[in-house]
Amino acid sequence: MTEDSRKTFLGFDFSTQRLKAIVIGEDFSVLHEADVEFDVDLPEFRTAGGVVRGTDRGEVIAPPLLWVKALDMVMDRLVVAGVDFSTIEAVSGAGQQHGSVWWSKDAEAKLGKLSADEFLHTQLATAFVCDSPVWMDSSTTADCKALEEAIGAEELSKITGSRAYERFTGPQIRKIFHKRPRVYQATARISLVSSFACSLLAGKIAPIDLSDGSGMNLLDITSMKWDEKCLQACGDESLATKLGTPVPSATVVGPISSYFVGRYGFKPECKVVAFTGDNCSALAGLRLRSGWVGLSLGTSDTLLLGLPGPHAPAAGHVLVGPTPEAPYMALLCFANGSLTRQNHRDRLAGHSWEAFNELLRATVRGNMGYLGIYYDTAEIVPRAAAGRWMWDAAGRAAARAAPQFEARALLEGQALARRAHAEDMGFTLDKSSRVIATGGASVNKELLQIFSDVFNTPVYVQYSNGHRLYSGSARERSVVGSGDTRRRSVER
Ligand code: XUL
Repeated sequence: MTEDSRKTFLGFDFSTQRLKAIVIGEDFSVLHEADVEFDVDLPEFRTAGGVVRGTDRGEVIAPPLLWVKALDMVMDRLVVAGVDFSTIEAVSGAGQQHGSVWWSKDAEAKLGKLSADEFLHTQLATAFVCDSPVWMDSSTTADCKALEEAIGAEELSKITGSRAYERFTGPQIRKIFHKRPRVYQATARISLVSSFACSLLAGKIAPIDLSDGSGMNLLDITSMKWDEKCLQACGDESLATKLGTPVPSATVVGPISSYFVGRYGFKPECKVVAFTGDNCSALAGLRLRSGWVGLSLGTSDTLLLGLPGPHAPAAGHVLVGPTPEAPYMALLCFANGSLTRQNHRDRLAGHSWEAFNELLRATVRGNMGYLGIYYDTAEIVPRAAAGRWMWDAAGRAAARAAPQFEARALLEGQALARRAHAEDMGFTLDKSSRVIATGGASVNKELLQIFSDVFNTPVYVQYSNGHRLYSGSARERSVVGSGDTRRRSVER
């Protein structure tokens, strides 16, 4: 069958550091891929890791026009890759969670009459009232406190699935409502990064989906409606209108905007499906069974579990699930993921993963007792400021250790924290347990081996055609490095 007679589907991932696009066939085979790395491809926005540190303590923002410009750029890369857009039946995608986009009063009219002859970013240059606070922002501690005081911490968790968290959109909105009232008043609509991206494709402000909408401290995850008391604690009576009505994640929002029809040759009836949060879409793609844990290794590391119903966690988050098969999901987000690993790779081994992995191979499981905690950015789970701690086998604080011990201390420390917090959330490991890894760093076998050793569970990696065992557990025969006695089957 030629591509022309096939139905194809286009997906986007508006993540922290890059925008990725992928075209798949009806059989889920990957036909084309393209990406835009914000720091490298759009240096004019002066981002580092896709974000800009703001002037307030803990403030982390991104200019929405960066994402707008990246969309045309990634589309042009798909053109160069030979994509025939007329075969695309539907478009959808994911975005980094919690970040908010503040649309001006004339934005929706602009979205509705975009000319295919000009770039999106020139036409939408005045569509945003301010830069977007993103998930790495930790400047809203006072707002979290105020929200928990207004609702009650436990009640807030019962209603919204989370206690108040700095990066959650409700506290972020509260900060702008109180500190920048003119910005708040000039804003017609507030989108999440996901629904903002969907809006660009749909040519109108797209609704927030229920799954990503659960990361705001505003949604009642049982009734699936905005909670009046939470809205009041974060803004005024206009907030419900600014947010619009949330919809299930698989909702068709409308046909694709005429901009994409005219500029790239989409058929006018191509459907745009609501976008959702990156972790929500990862959970949907992982098809987790009970007892399995999803591990998304990206800028942040996140642990994902499917849940049958809502509950009120003391730490971590419960979200409405993205699919009927996963009605609810648990999420634990560790802010120090790939960027932190990369920083220490650069420090300990130059800029090469190969050299860093050599260091790991020079040490043994358990790291001779050296253990480290490396927070290059404020940590979310547990809540803690940036810092670095290391101990030797006797439990003494160690100011420094040889690079190979530091390398393993960093990764074993990360894996231990992921396991300990998952267990605190009720996750129990048994014979049927497995970890399904996804995200950029899931290509690193040494890292997967460490997760396998620490979780004492096989680790699988998600591919488009299913899960593949990548790394055996300590209690099973390892498929990694079979010549390496350190990785042979060991009963602990
Ligand atoms: C999840 C979270 C991050 C972002 C960026 O709560 O804040 O994982 O979604 O990936």
